[in-house]
Amino acid sequence: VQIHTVILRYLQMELKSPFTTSFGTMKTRPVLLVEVVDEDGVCGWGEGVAFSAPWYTEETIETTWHMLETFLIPLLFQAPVYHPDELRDRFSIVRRNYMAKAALEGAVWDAFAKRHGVSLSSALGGEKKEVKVGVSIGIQPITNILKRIEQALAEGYQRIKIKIKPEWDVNVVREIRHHFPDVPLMVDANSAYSLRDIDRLKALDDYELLMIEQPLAVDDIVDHAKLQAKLKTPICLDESICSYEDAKRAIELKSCRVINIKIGRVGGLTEAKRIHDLCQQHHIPVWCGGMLEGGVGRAHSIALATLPHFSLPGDTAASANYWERDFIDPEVTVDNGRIFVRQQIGIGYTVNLTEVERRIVRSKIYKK
Ligand code: OSB
Ligand code: MG
Repeated sequence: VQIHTVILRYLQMELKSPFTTSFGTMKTRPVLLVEVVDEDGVCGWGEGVAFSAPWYTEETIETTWHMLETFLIPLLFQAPVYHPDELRDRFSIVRRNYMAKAALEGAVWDAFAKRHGVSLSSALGGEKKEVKVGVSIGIQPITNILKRIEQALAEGYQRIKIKIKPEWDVNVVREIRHHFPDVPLMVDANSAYSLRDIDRLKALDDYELLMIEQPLAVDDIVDHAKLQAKLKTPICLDESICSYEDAKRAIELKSCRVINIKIGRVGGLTEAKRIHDLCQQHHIPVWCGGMLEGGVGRAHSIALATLPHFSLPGDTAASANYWERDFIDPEVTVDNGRIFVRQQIGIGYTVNLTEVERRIVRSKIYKK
């Protein structure tokens, strides 16, 4: 089918509470919504997940918009798409810019599923009817962290992840373990350490952590391999894995024992599925990461997480974990640590244009 219209919308969303990582604090979250319309009027929705600053990867919401407008939308208009898997090759003449590619590819996947009258989960080959969910808790005073954990466990979340950085790690984990000796717990450093910190990282081995996420530099799978050889706790890579090839190299070098798959970071659902299949062959457990997405991005992540090898709880928490009001209907809810996968066609949630309009900063329509 030929896609003849793409609409980009830039929204500004307010987080319910600020989110602090080793890099800094976010109070608001810009969202790039992508809507595509095909020749028969079938619509699909995608979401760009870059932030306003390039701390997580090199992309920002503005670079995403630019890449879409100047290169990716024209490439999409160039020829019909018979299957969304084709876009990986078509977009490959643009280097990297994975979040931009994923935003547009995701919208085409949604339209593709709707056209065939199936859920996005089924279109991807997913089988699970529910997915397991954990929650990611930002850096904040320890009393608040303990309160958030208690609340999350009461809501049934299946594992707790906290953000760490040098000087905010062993002490915090020790305190959490003191109050919650058995809770499934992991930590995420967002690349705040180097091999010089090996003693601090080894000290975390005493706390039965499920894994340590991305302790070292984003592009350093060599040092991660050296560290993994010295740690009992599994290393999970996030920022380091931007493609199937990255995953292949990390597995071969033994740089990690777990991989966090994020659709935006790897350039789309097709690539995410390839990484999933590779990890399945190599018995590397995977889980679906989060980017503080709005409802459309979260819906895509939930669909991806229905693939069989997503065995660990993901970071796809309920809408209410992030927003006073998400812009989809219904909002995503978590029931005893599980999200029931909607079986309606496409992403299974409707975009609420009134909620979208309320937050719009700018929008633009592109025609073939
Ligand atoms: O590293 O997984 C991360 C949020 C923003 C950017 C990076 C990360 C995170 C999270 C929270 O840990 C994930 C979520 O709840 O959406
Ligand atoms: Mg992470």
